[in-house]
Amino acid sequence: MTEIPKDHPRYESLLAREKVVAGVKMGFTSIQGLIAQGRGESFDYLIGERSTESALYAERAAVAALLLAKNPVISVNGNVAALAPEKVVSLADITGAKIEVNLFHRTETRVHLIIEQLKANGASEVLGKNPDASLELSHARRMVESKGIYTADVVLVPLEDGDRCEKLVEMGKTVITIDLNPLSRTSRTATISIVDNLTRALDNMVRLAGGMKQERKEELVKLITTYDNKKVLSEAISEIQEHLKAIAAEMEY
Ligand code: PTJ
Repeated sequence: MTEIPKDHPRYESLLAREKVVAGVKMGFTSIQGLIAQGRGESFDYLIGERSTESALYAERAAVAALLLAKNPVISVNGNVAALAPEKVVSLADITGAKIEVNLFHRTETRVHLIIEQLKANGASEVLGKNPDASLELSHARRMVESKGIYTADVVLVPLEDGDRCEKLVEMGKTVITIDLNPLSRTSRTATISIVDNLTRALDNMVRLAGGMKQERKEELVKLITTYDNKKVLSEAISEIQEHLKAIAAEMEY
């Protein structure tokens, strides 16, 4: 991995890029993952590389859903394994969620390497190697485990493609996404769409979960029943507009 000096003004962003490149070189991130990362970076610029108010609100609702779930599952792909394996493990530990590898560009080698990467970061059990159930999809993301994604009531699917998100919602599951693009089909289809960078979102969710675990169950239920995803997405888009307007105004002077 290229050494990025800590005082570089774009340190966080360059480090994330290096992690995805390293994932590709090690064989567990797909080459297409580089394109996905680039798309994410562009949206993060527009958002202002910060967790917006609407993102933090969605993250609270997402944590409430995970804490209340009977069988919560966090789905991991090649980009997530490269960028934040330790954060996935922390969130799974604090919310009691299972972890399952589920890939669009599936190869058994990639599944194996991602499981190893998660275990090296503290995961005790990782599902995904022995899919014994199928979602009604024509691509590899259909391959899931019956004790994991297939029977999950709440699924966190970071950096997802719209197809599986739609299918999981159709199956009656609460689907949480993390996607910097508020216009993506995934963001528009999910139950709870977190428009934030994966690494910031997971840090926020782990921190929030620590406090929310002590909250009364009724408070968590209220958060979910009053949550309106369309409103959250509309606010996310407005926050981008406001951010760009402020920059444009600065440039005029
Ligand atoms: O490992 P695989 O085979 O399962 O493939 C994973 C990728 C990510 C390559 C695959 O799911 C894919 O092609 O995804 P898309 O369709 O490119 O969608 C990825 C979405 O995630 C895009 O809307 C990006 O803007 C967004 N995104 C990219 N990086 C980040 C992100 N969102 C949050 N944080 C990021 N770091």
